[in-house]
Amino acid sequence: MSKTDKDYKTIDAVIVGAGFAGIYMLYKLRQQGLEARVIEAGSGVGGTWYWNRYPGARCDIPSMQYSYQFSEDLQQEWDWSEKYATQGEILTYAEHVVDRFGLRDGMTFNSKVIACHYLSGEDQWQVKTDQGEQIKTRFVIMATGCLSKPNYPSIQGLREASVPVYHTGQWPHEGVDFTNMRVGVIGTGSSAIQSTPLIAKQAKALTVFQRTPNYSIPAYNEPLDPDYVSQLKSRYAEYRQENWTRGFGADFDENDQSAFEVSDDQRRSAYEARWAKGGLAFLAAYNDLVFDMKANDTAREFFKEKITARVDNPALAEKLVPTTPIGCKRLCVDTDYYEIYNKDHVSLVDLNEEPIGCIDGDAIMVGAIRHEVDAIVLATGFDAMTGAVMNIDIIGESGLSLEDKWAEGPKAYLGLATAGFPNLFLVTGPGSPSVLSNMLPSIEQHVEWISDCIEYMNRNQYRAINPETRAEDAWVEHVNEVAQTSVYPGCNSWYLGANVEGKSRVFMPYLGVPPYIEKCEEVVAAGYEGFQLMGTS
Ligand code: FAD
Ligand code: N01
Repeated sequence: MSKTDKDYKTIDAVIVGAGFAGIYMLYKLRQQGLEARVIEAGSGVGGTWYWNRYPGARCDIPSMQYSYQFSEDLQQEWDWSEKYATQGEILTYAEHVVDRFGLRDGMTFNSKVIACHYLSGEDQWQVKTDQGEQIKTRFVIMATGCLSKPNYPSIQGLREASVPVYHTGQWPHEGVDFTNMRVGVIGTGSSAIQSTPLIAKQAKALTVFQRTPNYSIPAYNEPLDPDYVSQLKSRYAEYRQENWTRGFGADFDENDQSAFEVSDDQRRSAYEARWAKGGLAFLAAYNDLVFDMKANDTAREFFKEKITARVDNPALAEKLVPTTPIGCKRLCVDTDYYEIYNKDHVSLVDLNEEPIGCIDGDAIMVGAIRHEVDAIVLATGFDAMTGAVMNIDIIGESGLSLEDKWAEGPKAYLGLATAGFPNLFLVTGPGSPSVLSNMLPSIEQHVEWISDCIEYMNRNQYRAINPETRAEDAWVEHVNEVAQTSVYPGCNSWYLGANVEGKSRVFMPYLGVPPYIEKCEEVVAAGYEGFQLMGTS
């Protein structure tokens, strides 16, 4: 039961964020009879799918996999309409889950957690919100999302622009009508690649400002075949179980051969077959595509051909072909992206030739050229993995601030907790597979690990848990060692924090779902090895 301690309400757990992680965390803690509350900055649930309402937003992992598996009834009842569901359908699903499991009354919306301070003497966290609320809680769970803090580029004059500026990650709920407008889109990552084909349909003129081209493969999205759905649902639990053994925790039809175990013709046929199916599964064509640069080059050459074939103007096509390793920035999945450049009213500005100088009223200035627009779209991504957590003033034991601790890069044991911050958990934190996996299962695995840990602590009367620095350091080193065996650190990606000015460059996600799960299970089996558990004093 909650009680009032002077100005503070005291509860068992505060969960920050009402995306898929926060929703499931609340469900799990309530099952243990704990009083937990979700605090969410937005006015509704859904996280990513609440905020990213730009035209064309949808998932790129098939929806039959990008969905919860914790409830067999839920996964049997719910029907996705398309292979890759739209933002709207995914948001409806999140709302359905919240109502189906009666979770809404445990959530506070329009409230941002601004501070979490640990009171060592009391083994409590003191949580403050921007609404003036103060809560004391034993556990804090950061379900704040890996891609939730929008990255606003520091372009001079942007704040003073005389035309509307929209960020894809904070899109207006009422939508934006670009009819008869001249639109400038800055960025060519997944958000731009999904939105520009639809913006191009409405706008009078579309100018895309590209700093680095990205690889994109067609989605070939389609309505789901009822026979396929019923066949998969007849063995849904088993299918989900199989996916835990796969590198990215998703069914990408992984081939366990090297790209060089086959002849050039066979490899070409395999690439053609993967291309014809579309989607992220391309990268699973061979087991060394993201580990061996020579293997990667074979895929790069293939993509180069495919991109070039989709763009009529050869000089323009050349600008759209990346030179970075394929996969080192997240592969994009598109519907008619490259084809927009064949339209007379769409143009590309290559910022490698000259960067954006400033925004001057209604013009994006590149060198001496004024690109006059009626609206600017920032498809400039996120301060990924650490941005949302670091946005909160977090002070742990002995006055240690998380900002100071992570100044040279994030350090977290298994991406679940960070030394010096007892009873504070991270869902899909840095050092876990997170963004290098199908994120919904990864979220579920983390939520279950955390709720099992809390249940264990209560059963055994432990008051606090804290990672040991030694274990944490060893894990961070291991994450980096594994990353170095791959092509992932090979370009300026958000995986490395390279997209945010002044952010330290450290490869943040862990590559490999199966070894990660194994490690998490081993740690528990050994009595939470690498964690310090503090008993009742
Ligand atoms: P989020 O959904 O990001 O939710 C975090 C919530 O925390 C947000 O609502 C935020 O407002 C809130 N919050 C943050 N800080 C505070 C604070 N201080 N106080 C209060 N509230 C706070 N992953 C895939 O695996 N497959 C996909 O196909 C896929 N598609 C994506 C498409 C887009 C456009 C984007 C941006 C991401 C996509 N992702 C995808 C990644 C996606 O973020 C995750 O799959 C998942 O939705 C994350 O859920 P979450 O609950 O961890 O975080
Ligand atoms: O962001 P991004 P995103 N001047 O960081 C450019 C998921 N997601 O929102 O590459 C000019 O990928 C920047 O250029 P550069 C998915 O995990 C999934 O598109 O840094 N340009 C880049 O081109 C994805 O990876 C889907 O040189 C500037 C772009 O902005 C992640 O979210 C859909 C700039 C940002 O690309 C992020 O995707 C959407 C500047 N100052 C998102 N600053 C699906 O399809 C940045 N850029 C499921």
